Amino acid sequence: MKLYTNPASRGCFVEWYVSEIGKESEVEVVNLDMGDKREHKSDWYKKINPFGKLPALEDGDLKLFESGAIILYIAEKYGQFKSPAERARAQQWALFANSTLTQAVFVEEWRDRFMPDMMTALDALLGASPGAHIDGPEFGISDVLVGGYLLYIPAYLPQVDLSPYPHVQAYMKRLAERPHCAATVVASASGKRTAAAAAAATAAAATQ
Ligand SMILES: N[C@@H](CCC(=O)N[C@@H](CS)C(=O)NCC(=O)O)C(=O)O
Repeated sequence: MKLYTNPASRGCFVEWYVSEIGKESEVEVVNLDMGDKREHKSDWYKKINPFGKLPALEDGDLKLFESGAIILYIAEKYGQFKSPAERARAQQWALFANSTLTQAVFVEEWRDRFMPDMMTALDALLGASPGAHIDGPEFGISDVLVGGYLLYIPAYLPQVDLSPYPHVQAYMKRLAERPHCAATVVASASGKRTAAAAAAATAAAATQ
C-alpha cells in the first residue's frame, strides 16, 4: 500500500492508526511537497485524488482519498472489526469527526453556535467513567478518527478555550501521551514534523 501524505497533513491520522495496529511495514509513506513543487496538484497525483488534497492511498487497483475512509479501509483490510456493530460505530465516529465536529469547531462562523453543546456532550461522554475512550473503556479506531481532530484544536485554534471541557482535555492528554500519537499527530500539530523526522519518530515509536 502507498500512502501519499505530507508531515503536516491529516495523513498523520492514518500513520497514527497504522502504527497503533502495528502495520507500518505494510504501508509505504510517500511524502509529497506541498510547498514550491505543489506535487499534490500535479496531473499524476490528481489521477489518485482528483481534488488534489492529501492524504490518499493506493492499494493495487484501489485509489482512495479522505483520511477517515482510508483509516476505515485499513481497519477492514486487517480484520480490526469483530462485528457489523463495531464497524458501524467506527463509521459513525468517522462521519462525526469529519462533519459534525469539524464544522462546529473549525468553521469560525459556526463555532459560537454549535461548539458549546457539542463539546459539552463530548465532555459528559468522556467523563462518564475514569479513563474513558470515545467508544468504550479501551483505546480503538474511533479515538484516532475523533482524537486527531481534537488534538488539532490547540495547534490550529489556540484562541479556543477548552477549559470548560476538562474531560475532553484529560482525554486529549491521554492520547497525546501514546507514543504513536506523539510521533505522528502531536509532532505534526506542533509543526515539528519534517519528512525525515517523521520517518525517524515513527520507527522509534514502533520499537516501544
Ligand atoms: N477531509 C479531507 C481533508 C483533506 C485536506 O483538506 N487536506 C489538506 C491537508 S490536511 C490539503 O491537501 N490541503 C491542500 C489543498 O487543499 O490544496 C481528509 O480528511 O482527508
